Amino acid sequence: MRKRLGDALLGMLATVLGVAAGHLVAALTDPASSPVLAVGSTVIDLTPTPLKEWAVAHFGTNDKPILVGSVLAGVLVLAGLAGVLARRRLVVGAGLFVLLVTLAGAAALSRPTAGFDAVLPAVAAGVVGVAALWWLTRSRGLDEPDHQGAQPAASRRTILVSAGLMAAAAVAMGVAGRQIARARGVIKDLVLPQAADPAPPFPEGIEGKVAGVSPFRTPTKDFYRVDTRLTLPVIDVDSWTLTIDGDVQDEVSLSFDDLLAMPLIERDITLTCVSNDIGGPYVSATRFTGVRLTDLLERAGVGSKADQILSTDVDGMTISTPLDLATDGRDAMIAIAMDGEALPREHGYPARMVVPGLYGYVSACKWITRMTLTTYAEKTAYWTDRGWATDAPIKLMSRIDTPKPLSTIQTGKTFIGGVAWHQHQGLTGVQVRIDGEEWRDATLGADAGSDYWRQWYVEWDAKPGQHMLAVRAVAKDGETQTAARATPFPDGATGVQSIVVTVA
Ligand SMILES: Nc1nc2c(c(=O)[nH]1)N[C@H]1C(S)=C(S)[C@@H](COP(=O)(O)O)O[C@H]1N2
Ligand SMILES: [Mo]
Repeated sequence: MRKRLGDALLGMLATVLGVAAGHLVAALTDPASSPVLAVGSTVIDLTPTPLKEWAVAHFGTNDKPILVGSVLAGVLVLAGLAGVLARRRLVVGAGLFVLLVTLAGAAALSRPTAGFDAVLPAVAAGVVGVAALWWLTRSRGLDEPDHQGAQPAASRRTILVSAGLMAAAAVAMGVAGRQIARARGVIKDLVLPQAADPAPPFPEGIEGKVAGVSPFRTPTKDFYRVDTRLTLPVIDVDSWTLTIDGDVQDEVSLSFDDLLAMPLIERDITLTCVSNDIGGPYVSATRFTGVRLTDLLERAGVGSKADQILSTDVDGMTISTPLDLATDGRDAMIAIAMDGEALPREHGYPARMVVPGLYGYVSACKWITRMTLTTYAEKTAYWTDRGWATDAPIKLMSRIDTPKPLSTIQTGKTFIGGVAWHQHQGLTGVQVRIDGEEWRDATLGADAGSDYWRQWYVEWDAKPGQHMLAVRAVAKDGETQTAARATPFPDGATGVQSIVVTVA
């Protein structure tokens, strides 16, 4: 039994060494082709929508570490098995290992924009892993039936030393890979030209008065992030281009400098994810700077057939946007900056689309490289292929930021506060209900335009006991936020948030 455990551990060690070698090669070529990540990404793409929704709902933004961790755990179990098998017959153990890296290589190759070099990390993992397995197994001595008594071929000491060296090499390669990926991911400083069409002065929020309310402008480091990626793309802004093709008079390709040379607009916009459930965190607001989408489309000259813009990112991920909505006069843009700084890598560096009023999955392609004018009949995009709605305006919604659900607060004067949004369509009021009382009007914070959220608060003289607090927004057209519950799938959640707090 102890021997088997030793075999399994050596199998795992060989695997970790192989995976580390693959990771290092990937850092030098394309970080996304690293074996475990490539398998993870394939799992994401193959996961049925309901399961994905469940994962997002239960794990939030931890869903990805949990996924990568599970893939890694699965690989280690198989690696242990390979270690045990290898001692009986080396080819069987090595065969299992080769099968694993073949899967990883196939996963890497199946990524939409993968070239042949995507398979290199898996090959490196295979060669290093099998060599390590062979060395360790041979050192311990083969355990074949005709190999009676199977004495270890090398001393215990030699095995321990080589195992130690391999573990150290694995750590060194892992660290080196990380440093290289980091160094390659550094983004160039952006000297943002003065916007030709600047935003008006930004009004002050209520967060200074009502503690716990979301700041009126979200600090970029706190801006929610939702995408399918396990690693951030490495993009060289000097060779990056944005191509407009499909149903156009002239196909055009613009460099980043071409974009900077065009008139820039600056707008305050609130982004929201369709997966945001009632009271959820996937909504943030900031000032975006970019080139008006219609200015770009004019350069290419849109034909008469197109009804959608199919955006493609640097890795072939696709997002479809209804052409009529994107060009109806709203401030749709290809953004290059948020809150006055270059887009961070997490949010689409060097450029992304932003269309006020539509959920991010049909409007906000990050790391964009191509806009294809086409029809929904001809081409479909990543999420719409998975059953999400093609046309998805952001629904009227409000959220309580303070007090927190199930918290205990002190008796006496306090604030109930939060944010509400109905991008592009606008809202005129927010109402709060305490226990069974009448809905009362909240005080609204400043108005930064209908594409932006509103902060709100009510003063409350809290009496001891348990209380139920609910919030709803009122749209510009007079409609109140519906209490009817709908799940985020397929076109955004509805319902009213209500929370319970204890006053003591
Ligand atoms: N290339 C790419 N763009 C993408 C996504 C993605 O997975 N890949 N996710 C979209 C979704 S679902 C949302 S809600 C927004 C989120 O943008 P943020 O992460 O900057 O907040 O980006 C959109 N753009
Ligand atoms: Mo989203």
